[in-house]
Amino acid sequence: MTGVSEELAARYHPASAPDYVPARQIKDLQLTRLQEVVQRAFDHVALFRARMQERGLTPQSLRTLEDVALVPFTVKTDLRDTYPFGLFASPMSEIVRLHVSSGTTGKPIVVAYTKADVDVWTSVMVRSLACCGVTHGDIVQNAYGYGLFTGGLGAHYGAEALGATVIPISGGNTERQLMLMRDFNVTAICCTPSYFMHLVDRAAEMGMNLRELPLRVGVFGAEPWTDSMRRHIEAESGIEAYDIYGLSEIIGPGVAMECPGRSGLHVFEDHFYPEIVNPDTGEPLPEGAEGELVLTTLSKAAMPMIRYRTRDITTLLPGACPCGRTLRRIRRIGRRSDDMMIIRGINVFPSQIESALLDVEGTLPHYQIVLNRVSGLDEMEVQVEVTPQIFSDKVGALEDLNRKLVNAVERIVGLRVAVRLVMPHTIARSEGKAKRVIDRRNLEA
Ligand code: DLL
Repeated sequence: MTGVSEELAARYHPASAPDYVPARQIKDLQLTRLQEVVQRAFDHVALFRARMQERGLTPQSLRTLEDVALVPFTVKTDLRDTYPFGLFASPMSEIVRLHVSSGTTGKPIVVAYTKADVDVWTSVMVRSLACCGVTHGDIVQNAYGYGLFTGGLGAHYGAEALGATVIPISGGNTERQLMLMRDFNVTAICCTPSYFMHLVDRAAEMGMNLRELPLRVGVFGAEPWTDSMRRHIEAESGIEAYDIYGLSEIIGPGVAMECPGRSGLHVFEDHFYPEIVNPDTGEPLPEGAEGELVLTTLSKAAMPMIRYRTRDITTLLPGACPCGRTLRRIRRIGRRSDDMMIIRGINVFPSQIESALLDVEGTLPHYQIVLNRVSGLDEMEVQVEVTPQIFSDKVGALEDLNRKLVNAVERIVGLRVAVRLVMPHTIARSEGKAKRVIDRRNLEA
């Protein structure tokens, strides 16, 4: 480590040291770990071995990091098809934890951890929290759901290992969340950005001003959220809001984390090897190009994931980060390759709608997209809550706002859609991930 980086590292937890090692050193470590993990999966996971053999590959075929591109992908259906334990590379006697992630269709997926895997997960969560300035002196309200979802326990272990005081409140029970936040002088909160917005609204109704509390930082993830949403959150609550990324298949939260430089999320590359590929063809793409994030776990024992297709769309950002971390960054994840809606031939993503709506004054960051099929044609209606002032203004104000929103959406997505303004609190709130799209097309087809 050199000069500035050492100084920065010293401000945080010692576990953060790998964030600052020279890139070359990380690459050497990655190659060694990649070879080990591929060997492990080859020896213990029948599906992986069969796929390697079909291509005439053995673990020895990987001589350089770039050779990873030879190795077959793993996809979500592989986890479903081998449900529940088919991808485990450790005997159950060494597995200390199972988590389950339920998709919208079919069987859930199961992920497993050895003791060493839990330690890796804890260490990347320590580094994530330290990355946005959380320290042992913080009181952390952990409102991610505890249980089969990885958010609660992942953030809990990290915050506790960092030495912070953790309040393991889990999601829900909003009034109690606010009471404890105030009474315990909470300084940091972990939850989904949409649930934090709900907390902000409820606080206002209860006559509480979050700006007057010691709360100063939010660690928000598990769902996409835009910079417009961030501006809204920060303006309403006076905190700094940071983005944390992760997925159950890889480890849970703590795969990548935003730093105060706020120009992308640092990937904890000593444990996760990122690639960007063309989502249609699977071809590797160069740094700077947008595509699907593919991740390989470099140190997981119980369930190694080799070239896992995340479906999350992002870019590996070139260049150094002003924070001094040498870990490469991915751009914030705005969309998944599978959340694209095709409306009258035009590709539309919920995140585009979110930016369009929130950039117009008078709206609240609570919205839902409803898809219908009318006489064989897809119709999209965007429902958005607006501030109480707009409702109390003269009728013209609502019409005016509606027109502005229709235009804003058209500018961004190139399509005129119906916008329906609704009263505050009309749209269902979630304690975890928000449900942004309601697709009624199949029901009515
Ligand atoms: O959501 C893990 C997590 C918990 C991450 C708490 C951050 C905080 P899953 O339930 O398996 O795991 O969902 C993973 O959620 O593939 C993304 O599509 C989405 N996602 C997670 N974090 C972000 C983020 C957890 N910061 C899936 N921005 C991923 C955008 C995110 N999307």
